[in-house]
Amino acid sequence: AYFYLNGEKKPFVPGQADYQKVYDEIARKLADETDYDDGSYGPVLVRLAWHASGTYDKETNTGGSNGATMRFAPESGHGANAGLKTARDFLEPIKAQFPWITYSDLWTLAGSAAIQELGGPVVPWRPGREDKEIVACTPDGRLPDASQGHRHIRDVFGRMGFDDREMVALCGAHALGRAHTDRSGFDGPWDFSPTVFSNEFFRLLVEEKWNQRKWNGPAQFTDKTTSTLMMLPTDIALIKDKGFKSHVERYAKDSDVFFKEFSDVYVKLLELGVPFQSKPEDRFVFKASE
Ligand code: ZEM
Repeated sequence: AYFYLNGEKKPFVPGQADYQKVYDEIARKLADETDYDDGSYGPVLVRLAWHASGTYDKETNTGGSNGATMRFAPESGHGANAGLKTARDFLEPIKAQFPWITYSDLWTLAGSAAIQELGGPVVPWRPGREDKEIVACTPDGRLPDASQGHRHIRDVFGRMGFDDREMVALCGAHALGRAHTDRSGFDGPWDFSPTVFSNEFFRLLVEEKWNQRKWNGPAQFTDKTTSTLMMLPTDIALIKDKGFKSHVERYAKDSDVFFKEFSDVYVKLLELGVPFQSKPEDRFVFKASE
């Protein structure tokens, strides 16, 4: 990006204050546009940042947030990405307002902003991603399939470079949002406050009794007490597998520990495969809205 000074073209190098302006506009738009789902676009922004990043393959160093290749039809059309156009469209006016930011920085910054604005932990973030061309689109099938079990979770998240503890922490994002029958085919929210970041996903996993839902849709679970909540088969796998369950119990018990460990691993997710010039200690901590 460039700007003009006395008629001369100068390179524009945005700093923390510029990115804070982007953050503030995302926060303002989130606060203004509450006529969607449970009242917030925040959850679907968290999911956009995750799906932009979760294509990473550590062996080939391909995929990941650096590239924003979900702009293009092969990747935007992958089944796992159904519904994420809503999130990309939400951010389009912000991109128009700040044309110097790359889509890949914008989508990840929005994920970090949404976590903070929905009452979650601070998620430090740094710029440096570049948008890539259509040839960099990742093959279909890199994102997890909710109908699978513990082995699949370890395969997919292991390919990104995460350990058991990190996999469980990341799945705690399911405190937010809901499944939509016209997107994934699954249906319902994971807890009673889907627009508030919390450890409720883990508490309910441990304390509630989860039964197979009787319906015509894909196999999913519902809570015995109210029959209004849901768990995906992969969510239930987190309490069926011993290695995962110890972390579920830890996070169910201690919200502070979950917030800290989630923040660390979400930062790591959003940075997979990005060739930063900056150092981790140069990450920005954005000021949340009041
Ligand atoms: Zn999700 N996720 N996810 N996830 N996810 C959905 C919704 C959301 C899996 C999955 O298949 C699904 C992570 C891990 C895994 C969010 C964040 C993160 C939905 C419902 C499905 C089916 C989509 C729909 O119908 O709209 C699987 C199998 C996962 C791992 C095993 C991780 C990691 C996340 C972030 C760190 C969020 C926020 C949502 C809610 C989206 C919304 O629109 O409300």
